[in-house]
Amino acid sequence: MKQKMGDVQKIRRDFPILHRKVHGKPLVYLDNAATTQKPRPVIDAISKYYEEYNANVHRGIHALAEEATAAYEGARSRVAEFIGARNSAEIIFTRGTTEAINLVAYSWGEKFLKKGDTVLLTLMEHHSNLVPWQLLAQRKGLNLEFIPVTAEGYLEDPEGMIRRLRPKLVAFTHVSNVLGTVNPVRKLIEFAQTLNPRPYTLIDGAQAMAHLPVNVAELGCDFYAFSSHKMMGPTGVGVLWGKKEILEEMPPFLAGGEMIREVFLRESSFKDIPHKFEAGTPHISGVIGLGAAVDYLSALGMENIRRSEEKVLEYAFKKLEAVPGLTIYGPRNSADRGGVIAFNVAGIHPHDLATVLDQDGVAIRSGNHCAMPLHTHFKINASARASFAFYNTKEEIDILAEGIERAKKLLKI
Ligand code: C6P
Repeated sequence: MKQKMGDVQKIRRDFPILHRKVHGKPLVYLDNAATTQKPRPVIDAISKYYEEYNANVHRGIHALAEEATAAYEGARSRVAEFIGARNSAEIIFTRGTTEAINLVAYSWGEKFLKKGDTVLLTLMEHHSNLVPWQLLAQRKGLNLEFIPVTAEGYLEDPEGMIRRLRPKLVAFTHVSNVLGTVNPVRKLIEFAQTLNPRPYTLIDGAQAMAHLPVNVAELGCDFYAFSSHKMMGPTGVGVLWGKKEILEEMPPFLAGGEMIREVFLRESSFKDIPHKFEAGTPHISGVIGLGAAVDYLSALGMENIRRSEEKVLEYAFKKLEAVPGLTIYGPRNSADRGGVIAFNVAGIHPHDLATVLDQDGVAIRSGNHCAMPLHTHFKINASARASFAFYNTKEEIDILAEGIERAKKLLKI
């Protein structure tokens, strides 16, 4: 399966769901930031596991158990390669980005952060990279500080904030799920590393992984979290990548079967990473599906995906900017943006707009996108959001723009 970008119609044939109709109209799926659709090889890999070698992993010595373990661990190696990790033991499978960030907060944060320490976040964080730190701050008496966001949707003076506040941890999103801003991760980490003591860094990569080439070794962060379902893989699986030497010092997060070495009645010892952090039966089919998703993305090439999405984004910008009364949030320069455009149309509630568009078969998201403080900062309650993947076309953007005009007429704006 070696697809070429540029041949979007051919790529679309890999995604069965893209050929269904919604309310009698062809589906125009523009809610990829919520979850992406799944290509045939991912669906097939999951079915194959259940049809041919369904068994638990790391436990049995029968043939099925060995095949399942090999597929599960094979996926771990391919994910490691995909993100430039030095060692596949640095890949911890979780339920998603949310659980990955909670793992760091509960394990690393409980052990290494002390009363009075500062955790520096940004105003553009998804609740997943905010609420776990709020709970930890309440438990431990930490200071939470926030890098502001400019009117154009960029981080405001992040280096100055890091220099002044001397945080123990800087945790921020690679790509904003509302503004689309691609934050200068490498530059900020390079700067953080000039300080003594240097802050630890955690990157929320939920909105980056299916859209940009990501290499954790080049970025230089300590932790990187992401979700399978936002990168063409199944739901219920995600990854925490962390530097080996840091993960090794961290206590377990969840406890139970398969993460232990020896168990006595009053104490236990634990396995090495990654197994120390994978208690209980994991989401085996999900991990295998994620492995297939990584193969699919690798075959397309992340550089190619980025280039082709930038073109669609630029086209979407032109079409949406031409709609009277429409305000777009976030950077205008598509080179600084992931595949997300959040906007409002004067006089129309985003939920009403999403409802009208749904009648046209167009799926967008409306609401605060789990980024309530960011919406408050921009003095809005909600926004409409169209989010793209490499299988979206310019024709679909035209249908979106026509749908917005139809909504304006229907709602008499
Ligand atoms: N954003 C959206 O529609 P989970 O739910 O754990 O897979 O991912 C959480 C998450 C963390 N960080 C960012 C930047 C995200 O965008 C998300 C998920 C979806 O924007 C669902 S709320």
